Amino acid sequence: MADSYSTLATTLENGVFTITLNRPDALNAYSREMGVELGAAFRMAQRDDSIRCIVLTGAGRAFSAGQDLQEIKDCYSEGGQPLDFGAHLRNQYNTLITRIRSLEKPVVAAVNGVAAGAGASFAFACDLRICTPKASFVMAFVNIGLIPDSAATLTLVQHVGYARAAELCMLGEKLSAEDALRFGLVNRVVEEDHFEASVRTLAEKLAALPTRAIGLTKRALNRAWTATLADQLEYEAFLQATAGGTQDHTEGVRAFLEKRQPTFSGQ
Ligand code: LHQ
Repeated sequence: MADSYSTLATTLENGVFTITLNRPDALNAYSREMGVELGAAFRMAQRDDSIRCIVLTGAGRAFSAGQDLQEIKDCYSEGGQPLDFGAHLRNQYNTLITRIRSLEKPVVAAVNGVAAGAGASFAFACDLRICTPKASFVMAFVNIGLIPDSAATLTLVQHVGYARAAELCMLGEKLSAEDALRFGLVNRVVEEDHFEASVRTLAEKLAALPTRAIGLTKRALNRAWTATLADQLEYEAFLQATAGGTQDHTEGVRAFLEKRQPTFSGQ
């Protein structure tokens, strides 16, 4: 696939669409252009049935340093136009985070280095996180007098609980990969030499599973924090009616009965 992006590099292989944040000289900081391109890439990921897993990663030594502070520096100069924070978040970050959370396919953050500010928030919004021992997470917002955004005040609490989230958000200190694993913030830490291969193996495994069931599972999991027991039971029954009608469900049961490995099409 030809790459038409200037801030991203993408590949599609064996059902895995890898989106690499590609501004390594700026630690893959988020620029307006990157936001536009991420929106297009995630839209394509939703539309294209051959894409059955998405990997978000960074080029070079960082995952992402969050907002590119150079890009908005004029807002802070004498006489500069102050940033409209509400609009900035609503029009850019919020749309992307919603897109990742509502994308009915598994999204894996392959955290190859530091993830700071909204860069960390993007990783938290993904379904799974796999990282190298050199990766780290910095809720850098407080260090510049801001609050965590891009849903980190929700996702981080969901992943690690209130006390740990409060400590990370209020102190703005670096969390190592080792501690992130201990906190349950990341699913796996893999040595750098094996990182790429491990990410590929995990993503290809996800891409070969029943994609529609995974998408519906994601919908149900997303509701877990707000639903009552009765609501969730009803919602599961509603979603199962859809999952039960997929080709992959039929294939899964037939394969089981015929004592063979299933071949899931994602349909
Ligand atoms: C950067 C950045 C960066 C530009 C490193 N921008 N150049 C929402 C609402 C509206 C407005 C604001 O933003 C948001 C959402 C947010 O994301 S707010 C949080 C924004 N991000 C930060 O505050 C993180 C700032 N960066 C850092 O704390 C450190 O650079 C980290 C912890 C990411 C990495 O530390 P180191 O590994 O020690 O690297 P470094 O600090 O030496 O940075 C390397 C270069 O990257 C350096 O440039 P230089 O020309 O000196 O080599 C940095 O200036 C540049 N860089 N982050 N966000």
